[in-house]
Amino acid sequence: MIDGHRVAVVIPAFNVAARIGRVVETVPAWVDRVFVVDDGSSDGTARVAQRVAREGLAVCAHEFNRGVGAAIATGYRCAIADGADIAAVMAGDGQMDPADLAALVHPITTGRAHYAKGNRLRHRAVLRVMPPVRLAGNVALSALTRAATGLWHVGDSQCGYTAIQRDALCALDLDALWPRYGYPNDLLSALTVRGFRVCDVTVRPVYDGAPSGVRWRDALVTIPKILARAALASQRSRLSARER
Ligand SMILES: Nc1nc2c(ncn2[C@@H]2O[C@H](COP(=O)(O)OP(=O)(O)OP(=O)(O)O)[C@@H](O)[C@H]2O)c(=O)[nH]1
Ligand SMILES: [Mg+2]
Repeated sequence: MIDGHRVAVVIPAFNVAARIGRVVETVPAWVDRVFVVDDGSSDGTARVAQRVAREGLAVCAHEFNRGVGAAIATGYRCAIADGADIAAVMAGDGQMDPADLAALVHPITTGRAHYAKGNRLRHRAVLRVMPPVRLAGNVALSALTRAATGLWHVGDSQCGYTAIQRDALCALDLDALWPRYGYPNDLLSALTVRGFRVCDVTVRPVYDGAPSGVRWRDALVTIPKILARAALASQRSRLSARER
């Protein structure tokens, strides 16, 4: 619990057997439940996760690989069923600093936002730590995401370190969430058209040799398509608000 709120951490995990143990072990002790979602791994990720002695840990597994967005949606369903007030997401490859989690949930416990997301671009170490190609792609996609959703105060659209408040989570159509890379952009759009408040929290960028599954196609084709759809949805919701 933190400030009277029951917190769940969802960990999407795909072929991260070498990393998942440490990720689970380092989730802060005040987190009530940890849901590891093994997304059809072939390297024993689920088995390794199950061996970690951590109170409140549950490991579930997709029978086959469905994508990071789908893995998070599965974890969100577990968190809702378990009665979480807040569901945070931390990647299974260890790219999120557990020391940032308290700051990330703070805007939610105080009622300032329904959804808080990490922003690594604001961190002083970003130029030193984030690979230049990642940085350039991220800045471009963040600008497009701002324009498509109207969330002008939000950056680092691709950051997967997030926390969401229960009511906002329950209002989402998790079956409709984009199942692969591009889910953070889709989620931002879904929250905005439903009128939920989103805010950024500065988090530490971590690039320590974790393998990445992001492909050029995701950045150049898939995410722009999701953003075009988001722009239409945002336009439609603005028009219907004006008609009311
Ligand atoms: N690559 C990949 N990762 C998945 C999948 N399903 C769940 N994941 C997990 O999702 C998290 C993010 O995946 P990454 O490929 O590292 O993507 P990223 O961290 O957003 O991007 P990078 O900064 O390039 O590492 C990791 O913890 C993966 O284990 C999947 O189908 N493919
Ligand atoms: Mg990664």
